[in-house]
Amino acid sequence: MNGEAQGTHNYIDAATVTLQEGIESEVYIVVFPTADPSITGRSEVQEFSFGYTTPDVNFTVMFKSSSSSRYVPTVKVNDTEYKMTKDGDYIGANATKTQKYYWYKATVSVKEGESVALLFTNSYSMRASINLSEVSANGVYYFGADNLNSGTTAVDLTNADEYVRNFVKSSTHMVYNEAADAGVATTSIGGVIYKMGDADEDNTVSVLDSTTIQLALAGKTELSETASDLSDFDLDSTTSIMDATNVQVYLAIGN
Ligand SMILES: [Ca+2]
Ligand SMILES: [Ca+2]
Repeated sequence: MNGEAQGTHNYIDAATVTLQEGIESEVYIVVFPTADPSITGRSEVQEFSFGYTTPDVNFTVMFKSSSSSRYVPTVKVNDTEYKMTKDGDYIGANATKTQKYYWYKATVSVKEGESVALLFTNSYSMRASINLSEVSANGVYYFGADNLNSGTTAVDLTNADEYVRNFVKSSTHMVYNEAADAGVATTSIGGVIYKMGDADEDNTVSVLDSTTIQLALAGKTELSETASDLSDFDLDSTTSIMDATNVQVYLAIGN
């Protein structure tokens, strides 16, 4: 407390107090009577205010997008808009290789304890939003929208496995959510791009991959960690007979 005894007279007319969050503080205001006959009336504390300034929390927002100019994302966090910039190498491309997909990044700031409304937009017509009840300081949060053309819902991929988070197929299939998203989809693991379903890691998806998945499920072959990820053709985070079946369906009918 920076109460100030002024001159030879003992009175306090203002004080500035800084409180730390989480620490209980008691504040005493003391007004001494003055003995100076030149001062008449009463000493008075007219205004006394103190408070705790809520600190800023900085965190990183990542959004998966095509680098085509019309898709380059902007994020609005509560009332502040941030440009997003490409971060790292591309994580996949569409089938015709006309679009490459990257993570875009923005470092943003909110008040501690504040809930966070995120709105991702691009110059196409995507307006994908999501709310977070709180964020942690210096945290990194990953989001995607299933449809970069007109998506309205951002999906939180922060806690997804790397191969699920980095799933890409096309600007309308950026987040896996149904069987139609499978097929020639790719993912990026450790900076290397793979085809989903390529359980034997020969860079093509064939009936041998379905067989490999079945052999692995029967305990007759062991998959590397990457092969195990790629075996999860339907991205439900487990390798099952459905993945072997879905690879066969994909080979039979394409996508
Ligand atoms: Ca293969
Ligand atoms: Ca699966």
